[in-house]
Amino acid sequence: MKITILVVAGLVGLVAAGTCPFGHGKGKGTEPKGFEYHAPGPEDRRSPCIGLNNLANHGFLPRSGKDITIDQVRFAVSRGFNYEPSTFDFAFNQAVDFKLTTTGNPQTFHLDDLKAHDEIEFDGSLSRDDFYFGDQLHFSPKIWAGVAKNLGLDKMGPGKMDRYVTVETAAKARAARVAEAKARNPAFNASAAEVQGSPGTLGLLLVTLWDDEVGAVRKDFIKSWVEEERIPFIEGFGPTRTRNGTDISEMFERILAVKV
Ligand code: HEM
Ligand SMILES: *[C@@H]1O[C@H](CO)[C@@H](O)[C@H](O)[C@H]1NC(C)=O
Ligand SMILES: CC(=O)N[C@H]1CO[C@H](CO)[C@@H](O)[C@@H]1O
Repeated sequence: MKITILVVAGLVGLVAAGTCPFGHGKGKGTEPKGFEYHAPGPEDRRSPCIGLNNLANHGFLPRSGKDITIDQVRFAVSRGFNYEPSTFDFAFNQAVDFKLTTTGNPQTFHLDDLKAHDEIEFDGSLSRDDFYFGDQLHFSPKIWAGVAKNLGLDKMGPGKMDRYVTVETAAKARAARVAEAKARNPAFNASAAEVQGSPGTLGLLLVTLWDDEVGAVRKDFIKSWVEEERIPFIEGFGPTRTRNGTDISEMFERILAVKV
């Protein structure tokens, strides 16, 4: 059993490598110049990780998804999402330590190398099916439909908060997905990865797309980010505050504190 995660990037408390101004265009409707969204081509590699796929689809990471380096991840998370550059060093190093690479260079990986089951990848993902059912790599419309329904993504009522997902709603949707996976998948791995994994990745989603003023995440942002793997610049995404591992670990705690 491997204690993985992403997540714990926050708990590790890595010191930031420096500041990085959020360099994309101002205002609603603007994709940063040179970092426009393009869907991946047939030769491009993508991962079970929504975050890295978004960054590759905008060219913050190489659009090929090949031979990813730690410096490229640092650049991508700071320029694309406004994280302190070192925030995901821990996650990158985990991919290195677990020897997931097929590039021939132990210090790089291809995005699809991350699909190795029960390494970083785990069962009960938000938008991917379980390894047991044959495809833990690609977006699964069926799996996501269940999560999206519980997030209320298509319920856009007249109230302001009808356009947002709260931590409470998100935590419950995550727990329901794990319960569904446990019930359906005879090989569901009830390891630390499954238990801690999805609160962690859900935390990454929430922190990345978080609206500081409202204290929740816009539904249209989530749809773009998960369903198209497109950063919702056009919808107005553009955090003004640089986030880091502390934001991630605080969100992780908030998710775990929700009674599900
Ligand atoms: C080098 C850095 C990273 C590595 C090695 C990595 C690796 C992974 C892996 C292997 C998964 C699959 C877990 C599963 O089975 O659900 C995953 C999922 C995920 N990652 Fe990453 N990741 C990295 C960076 C990021 C970043 C920068 C973000 C966002 C800011 C992010 C957000 C997510 C989310 C939301 C999921 C959940 C996908 C789902 O449940 O369908 N990750 N990541
Ligand atoms: C994140 O930034 C805050 C505010 O600048 C700081 O107090 C905290 O120590 C930082 N955390 C990490 C893990 O670098
Ligand atoms: C740790 C553990 O139980 N791993 C198992 C997870 O499930 C797959 C099949 O879905 C097994 O091959 C692993 O051994």
